[in-house]
Amino acid sequence: MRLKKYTYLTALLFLIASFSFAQKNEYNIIPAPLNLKPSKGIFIFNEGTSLQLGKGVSPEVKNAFFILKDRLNTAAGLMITANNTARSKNVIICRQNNSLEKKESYILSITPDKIEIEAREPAGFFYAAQTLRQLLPEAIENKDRVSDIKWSVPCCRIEDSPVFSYRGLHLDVCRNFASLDEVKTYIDQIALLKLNIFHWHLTDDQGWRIEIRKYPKLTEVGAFRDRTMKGHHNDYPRLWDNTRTGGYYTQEEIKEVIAYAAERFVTIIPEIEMPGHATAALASYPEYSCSGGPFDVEGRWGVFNDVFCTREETFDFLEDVLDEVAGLFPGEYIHIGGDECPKVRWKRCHACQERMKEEGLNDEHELQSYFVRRMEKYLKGKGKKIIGWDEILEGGLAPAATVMSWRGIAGGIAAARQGNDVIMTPSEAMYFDFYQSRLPSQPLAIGGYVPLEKVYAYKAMPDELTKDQYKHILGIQANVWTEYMPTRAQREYMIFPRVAALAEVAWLPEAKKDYKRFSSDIPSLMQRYSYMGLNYSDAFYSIIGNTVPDRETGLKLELSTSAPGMQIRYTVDGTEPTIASPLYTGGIPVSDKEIVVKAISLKDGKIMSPPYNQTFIVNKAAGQQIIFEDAEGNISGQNGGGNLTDCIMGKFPLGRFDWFSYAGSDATVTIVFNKPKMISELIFSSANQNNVYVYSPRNIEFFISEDGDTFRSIGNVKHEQMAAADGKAKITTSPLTVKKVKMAISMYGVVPKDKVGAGNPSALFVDEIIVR
Ligand code: TNX
Repeated sequence: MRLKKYTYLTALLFLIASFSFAQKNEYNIIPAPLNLKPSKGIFIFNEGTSLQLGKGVSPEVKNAFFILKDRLNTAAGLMITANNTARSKNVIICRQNNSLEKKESYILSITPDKIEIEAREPAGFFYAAQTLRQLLPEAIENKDRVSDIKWSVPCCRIEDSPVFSYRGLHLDVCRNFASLDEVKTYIDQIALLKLNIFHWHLTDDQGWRIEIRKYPKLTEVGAFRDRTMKGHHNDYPRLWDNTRTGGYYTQEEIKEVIAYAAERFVTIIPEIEMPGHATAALASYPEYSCSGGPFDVEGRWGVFNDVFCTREETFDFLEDVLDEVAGLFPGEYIHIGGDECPKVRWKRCHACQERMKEEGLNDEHELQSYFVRRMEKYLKGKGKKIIGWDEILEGGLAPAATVMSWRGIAGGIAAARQGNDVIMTPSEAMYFDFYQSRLPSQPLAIGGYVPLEKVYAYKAMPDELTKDQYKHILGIQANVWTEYMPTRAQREYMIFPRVAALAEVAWLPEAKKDYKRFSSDIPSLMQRYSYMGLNYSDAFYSIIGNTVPDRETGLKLELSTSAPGMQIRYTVDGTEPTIASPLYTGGIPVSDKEIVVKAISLKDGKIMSPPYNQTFIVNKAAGQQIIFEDAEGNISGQNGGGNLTDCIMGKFPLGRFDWFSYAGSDATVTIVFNKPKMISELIFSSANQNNVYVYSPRNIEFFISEDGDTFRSIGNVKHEQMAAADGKAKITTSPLTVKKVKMAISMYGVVPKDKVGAGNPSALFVDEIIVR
């Protein structure tokens, strides 16, 4: 009996032991290390754990561990002390390894006895410590002591090194001011994910945020605005919030932030915008404009005509400003903006026209180029290099300027081909002010659609370049423009967790990227964010709905989530989905009518997503090939036309992802059916929002093709009719069997005199093409 009990107990103990042994080690490291070899067992941190610097390791390496030590102290109550007596157990040993390739490279080996780190420079040791921090339980991020946790890290061997030397995150503190504390937290988050550049956008139309001692009005006047527009730029009528807002950083505060960043191996690139986006500076010193002002610090978002004049006094002023900026920031780069500079004032300014004559400049683009080159030369004399947005390519690129490619990647490609350095930050993947979910419940954003997967999928090395030109791509950056992020919580919501995808694209070579693995690391990071008290988006768990062509039924609806392994339950009868609703197992077949899909995502029986509710206007155009062509035969416009037939009607404000936008010559849109279809109604649905230069076409002519070759007109609809019908053009016919339909779009053209944007070309916004 006794024996039996004993055997039973051993068996049980063995079972428990083997169970815990068999429990797989997890490694949720973002960015994922270049090479990770998992092994069994764990290293446990306790009161006796010490840090030991091996021979030849510089004493400053100790500082690379300050965050890890602080976390262990705060959350775990453990004091890790540096100790020089050689020990072989319960110790973190740092070794100098000069054979490692990059300053960030490190090797980290964890066994139950000890942790060994090799690096060439303090940055490598710092990144090894950040990896250790991520290997510790999530609670290590808590602001106070957490008890009942085993503070262990899983055994493994990591060899790590980044693909890019420039791994940046930008923050616009002009449209909405961020406190010193927020900026520091931001830098903490940059460092956690092994990013190394903070691009600090310090001046813009809506606020000047850096103290310049020689020109005190820049902050006395320029750092505050009396009113701010409410809602979206495209809303009509314009509503205002009349609260005075603003703020700026003193030079002492800036120094504090620079030092704070340096401790975390983050370099700050300050941006002083010129010649455009200058209203706040011009409100302070109107003498540096072409007209002389007066101006108010701007309360609207957008692009404004009053820019720095190219008179000599302006250059003196800007050089004085840059003297102070260059004196403050130790980094090698200063960003001088250069984007979105309208030329209308220069065209009518005597001084600017004189300048063009004197310098032999052919047009105002060359004048902008002159401006940038002059600044480059001046800063070069101070040992600084310039960065500018891709507009600095227009009119001729300054010899050694680094280009930030934001309007797609073409600017970056062109600059690399010219032998200039490039930072890729294309809006379609790297703009965190764009929507991250299509749920209508999302807080207002500027427009666009950049979900987590899209950030992750971004391929930083464009195929168009040769191997030799690749060296000019220094790296990538995501931008956080804050027009639609009035609060700190809102900014956090837009940044986290998309910044994790940025970090991994910046760190890992393309071939090592793996969305499935990455997305399985996200919940752990989110838990860390919770401990840190950061706000983050739940878009990861929310439902994404798409119409997809289906060979048999013509069309099906696909539901998915960014998060892996989720269960989706849905209804199509208008009722609210519950945990008992039908389980989604694959495309939902849909027929030729309207369908309302409501869905939720679940994990372990718990509802994880906000409710999804989308009406699809299912029709014969859905899922068919669509070709949008301008007069020159280019397929253009946003998404190449794909969202014209997604069965989702556009919502206002304009600019959301559900609109197709186009500004160009007259165009045609053709739908090629996969098999002949019987049709009797065609609808072209556009927006007619004249307050933002958006006009329904002047005319739409509808064509059908029965043989797939020749087209025949079946009628047309004029602008006035569309304007009276909410932008919709509709044609009905007796039933016809057709292979193709085509719509010839005559653009509205130049905006009339008495309207907003007079003289500019109109833009076209189309949400949907419907065929019944
Ligand atoms: C364009 S990106 C801008 C910014 C806006 C941003 C909004 C760039 C160089 N200029 O001024 O904030 O779009 O997405």
